[in-house]
Amino acid sequence: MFSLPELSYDYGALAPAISGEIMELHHSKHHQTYVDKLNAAMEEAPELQGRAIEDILANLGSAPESVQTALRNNGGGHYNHSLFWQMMSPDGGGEPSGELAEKINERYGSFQSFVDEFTTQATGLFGSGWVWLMPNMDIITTANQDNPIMEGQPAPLLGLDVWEHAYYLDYKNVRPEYVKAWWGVVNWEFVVDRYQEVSK
Ligand code: MN3
Repeated sequence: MFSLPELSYDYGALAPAISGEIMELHHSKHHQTYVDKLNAAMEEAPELQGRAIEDILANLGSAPESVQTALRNNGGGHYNHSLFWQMMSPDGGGEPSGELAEKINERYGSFQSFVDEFTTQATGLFGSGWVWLMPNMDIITTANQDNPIMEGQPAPLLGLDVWEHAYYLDYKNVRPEYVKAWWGVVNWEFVVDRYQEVSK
């Protein structure tokens, strides 16, 4: 059975970029619902019991057809949000260090150009979905709760939730303001660690 991971910071700790009201709703209601529905789907597919969520999502095609959509949406929701909480920190913001910083500069020319490109994709993504920085420095988007690992790609380094539930209470329909504020809470230490893991 999957469970809701605890945050390493208080709900209000990312304010004013993201209010405590949003964080509490997003974590204790939205993410909890993904976990509950994922567990309900798992009950219908006992052969998947004990497998890691990454493994289930990377092999959706081999899951029973009757639960594939539920696993995709709710397993994806659980996996994406579990990462997302760690990709932010009250001590976040600034820029990455080391080899990741070099790779970003190599690809985008500067950190600011990378931020601009990521922001353009985040604000341009129609409907609900996510924007990701991949280990090869590509910036890609996925719809709904999809994650690149569902398409046989590696796990992303950094991701941004651009569903309205992630920002509407604070920013109403103005997604660009949410994205702009979010850069101030990005946990680059965590992202750099992920990069070092995959580039070993
Ligand atoms: Mn969300």
